[in-house]
Amino acid sequence: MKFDVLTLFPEMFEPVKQSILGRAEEKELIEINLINIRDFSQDKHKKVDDTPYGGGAGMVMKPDVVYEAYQSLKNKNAKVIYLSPQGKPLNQEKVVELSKQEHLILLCGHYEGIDQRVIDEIVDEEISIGDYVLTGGELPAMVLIDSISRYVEGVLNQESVEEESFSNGILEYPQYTRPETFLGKKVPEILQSGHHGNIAKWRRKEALYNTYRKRPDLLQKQNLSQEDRKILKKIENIHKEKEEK
Ligand code: 4H6
Repeated sequence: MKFDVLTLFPEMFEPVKQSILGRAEEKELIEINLINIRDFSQDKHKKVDDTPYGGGAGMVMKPDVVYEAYQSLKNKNAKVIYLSPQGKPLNQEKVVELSKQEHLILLCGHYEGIDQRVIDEIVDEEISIGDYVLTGGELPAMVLIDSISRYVEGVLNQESVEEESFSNGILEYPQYTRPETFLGKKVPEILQSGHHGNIAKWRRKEALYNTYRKRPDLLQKQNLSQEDRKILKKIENIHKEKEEK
C-alpha cells in the first residue's frame, strides 16, 4: 500500500514512520511518500496562503501551489482523499474499503482550508475523522494511514485483526492477563477452565453486554443471531430488575 501525502508539515509524520508502521515500511508493505506543498510555491517568499475573497478571518491555501504539488506525483490514478471537518465521517467499514486500494493520495489542509476550485478539480473523497476541529489535516491523515495499514497483509497478525472490535460491528469482550489476583480481584474463573466452547459463549455475552451499556446505538445496526437476541433479552431484563430496586 502506497500513501502519497500532500502536506505543509511533513515532519509531523515522523512518529508514524516509526514503531509498528515503521517496521511495515521497512518490510516494504507500506510506503509513505511525503510531499511538502511549500516546495511548489513559485513565490520568492515561498508563500502558500492568501487572504479569503469576500473577507473574513484567517488565510486560505492557494489553489495553484496545491495543484502543482499534486501534478508532481508520478501516478495520478490513485484516489485523492481530502481530510476535512466537512467530510463523511470515517468508520471501520470505510477503513476496510480503502485498505483494498493499492495507492492513496492524502491531501492535508491548513489555515481555513484550501481554495474550493482545486478541491473540485482533484479530490475524489472528503473524509472527516469526527465532529471536532483541528488545526490541520495531518492528524486525520495519520489516523487514516494507521487504521488502513492494519488491514495490509503482513503488517499485523491478521487473526487479531479479524477478531477485533468493530470488524464484527459490536464492542469487544474484556481482556485479562497475569497475575491471577490483582488488588484482591480474581480473573473470571471461566477463562481458566480450558473449555473453549464455554469461553467463546462467555466472551460473546460480555461483548453484547459491553455494547448494550456503552454503545447501544451499535446494536440497532446489527444483524444479530437468534442466540444473541436471547442473550440480549436476558441482559435487558437484569437491567430492568436492577432499576426497579
Ligand atoms: C480542511 C478544511 C479535519 C482541513 C478546513 C481537518 C478537523 C478534521 C482543515 C480545515 C481539520 C476532521 C482548518 C477548518 C481549521 C477549521 C484542517 N479539522 N480547518 N474532523 N482541520 O477530520 O479551521
